[in-house]
Amino acid sequence: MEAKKTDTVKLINPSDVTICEATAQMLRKAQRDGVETAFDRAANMKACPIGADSACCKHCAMGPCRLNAKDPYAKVGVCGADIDTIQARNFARMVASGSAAHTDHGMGILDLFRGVVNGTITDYKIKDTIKLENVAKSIGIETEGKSTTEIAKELYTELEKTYTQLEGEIPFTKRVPPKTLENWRKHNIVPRGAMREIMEMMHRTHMGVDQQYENITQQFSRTALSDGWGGSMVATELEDIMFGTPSPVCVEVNMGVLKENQVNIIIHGHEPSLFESVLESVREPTLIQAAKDAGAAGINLVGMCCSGAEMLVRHGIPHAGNFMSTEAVLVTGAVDALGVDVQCIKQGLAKVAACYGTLMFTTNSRCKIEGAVHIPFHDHDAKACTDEIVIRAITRFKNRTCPIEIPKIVNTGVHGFSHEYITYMLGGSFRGSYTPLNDNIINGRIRGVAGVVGCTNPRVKQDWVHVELVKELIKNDVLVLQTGCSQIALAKAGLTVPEAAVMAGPGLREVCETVGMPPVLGLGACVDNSRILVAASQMVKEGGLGDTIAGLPVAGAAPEWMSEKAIAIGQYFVASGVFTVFGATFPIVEGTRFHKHLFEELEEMGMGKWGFTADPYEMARMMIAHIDKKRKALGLDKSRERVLMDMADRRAMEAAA
Ligand code: SF4
Ligand code: MSK
Repeated sequence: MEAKKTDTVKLINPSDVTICEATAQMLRKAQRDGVETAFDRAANMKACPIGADSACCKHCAMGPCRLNAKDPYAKVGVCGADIDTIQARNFARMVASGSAAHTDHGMGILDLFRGVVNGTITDYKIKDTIKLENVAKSIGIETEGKSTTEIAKELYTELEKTYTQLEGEIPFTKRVPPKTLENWRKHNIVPRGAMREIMEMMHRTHMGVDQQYENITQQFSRTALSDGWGGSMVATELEDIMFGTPSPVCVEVNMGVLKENQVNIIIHGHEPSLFESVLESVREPTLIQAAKDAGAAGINLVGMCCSGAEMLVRHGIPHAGNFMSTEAVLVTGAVDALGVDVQCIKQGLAKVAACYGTLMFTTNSRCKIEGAVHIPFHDHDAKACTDEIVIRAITRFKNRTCPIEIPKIVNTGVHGFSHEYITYMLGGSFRGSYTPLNDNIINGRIRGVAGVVGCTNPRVKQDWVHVELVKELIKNDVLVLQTGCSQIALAKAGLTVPEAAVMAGPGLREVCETVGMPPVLGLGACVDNSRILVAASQMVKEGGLGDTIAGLPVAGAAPEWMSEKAIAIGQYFVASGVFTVFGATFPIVEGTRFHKHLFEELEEMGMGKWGFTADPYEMARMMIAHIDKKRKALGLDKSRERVLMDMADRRAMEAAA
């Protein structure tokens, strides 16, 4: 093995940077092997303090301009832009980039759907016709007496507007609670088409255009909503239609899912079309035979990051770890091929892969990486790419030279709680609805609902903030919904099994034990945060919890976020009405008018608001305080007091129900 010698100065202590034992074990091995990872680079590269405060601007060649975050109104940029304009523009561009990522992902899935519907793509098909009909009906398409193809064609035509429409409101606004939509109209933040919103956002943040932070906020709210209720939601819904709607499945997570005696293939990225095709390829009898001929016991397909999370919830494919474990997993030496598509793929992966002889393949024309071999993936001939990845992985297995060390850690979890399944799970097949969820919130057994989502980040102890926050929330009877890398952190910590109900407060525990569900429900990838929006709309529609999303006893968090997509997600939750707390860092200087606008004034405008703390216990306290504030406003504070104080009273309420 030819390992790259690290020239970093500060040596990390793996146990200080992660609570993931498998990752720590591999970081120790990487140190022995002289291999560098993002953890080392983060320790040796101090975050730029001016950039961290978002107090700099490089939007034109009169700058770059630096302001002083400690005295933010002391200076302005060369053009005269003040701290509020500069921060708002920087924030807006993060929203635009994050929204563009989800929207382009959704557009790729829409392209695939069009090919399937028109019959030009045959490797994929419509799998879930019930979901197809339900999605069509939800945006006003008449389905009675129409064939699957007819409905699919009409749905395609409608959903295309999500991206290309110049005027009007995107189709999924029909799912938004009327009072919430009314508030969006009042503030002129209803998205027209995602391409238009992103384009206008980039225009307005160009030098010398929009220089009023409230007006910039208006457009980045509209842009973010075009992601959450647009690009992301289209991706989720069409993926369910073509690949199947998730329902609970028991899965294995952590690096122990790698098998020394098998050909190990990891797929990492965000677009499940690649992963679905690799799944077909590894089931190909000729390729299985080829693996056996090479001396392998079989082919072991494993996911990482978000497309891994999608395959986990749809097919129960094992998952090796979240974003901050993607380099560490290669250190095992056991990965024969790493196939990637788009988003959250560190460039550093190529060097680590080279150190251990892992073959790394890029597949999407949007994402090429020096050192990785590019095998183009096309929807109309998907298996040409994915068969090739499998064939090359088998060759690498046959020629393995470096020693293998796989951490012997495997955790199990139950994942795959689509919003449709939550309906069924709580209401049963004949009376499936959100009534039982709302009832349990109203009677106080469930205090509220929290979405805990998002990335891991090497500037934060990996998984620790996610796990401590969620433990604190469920202990206080808050039901937790999860997506993305966060749900993998919780799965590794053993909280996504029904038995974890013992860690919940008495009310939530009772509900979990009655239904047989975990207190932490994994919903899918970061693009599937749209499932949480639909669930929130359903809760409003069901009745008893007010008439807006902003009125619900719910809160959101991204405790270890790192990507611009996370900022876009945070903003669409805030604009939809959800109090959203971020950890790690926040790119705005406290004490500025723009900070006040996001952290206080948006709520006064009928939306949600932002919050920030790096401390998980404080984060839980803030979220619970918000949930309690909403319960009080709904007149539900008394029912919860009874639940907490009087068990006999609770039984009486149950008998009456
Ligand atoms: Fe400086 Fe204004 Fe140019 Fe930004 S736009 S770099 S603040 S001169
Ligand atoms: S992959 S955006 S690190 S959740 Fe979606 Fe994970 Fe965050 Fe990427």
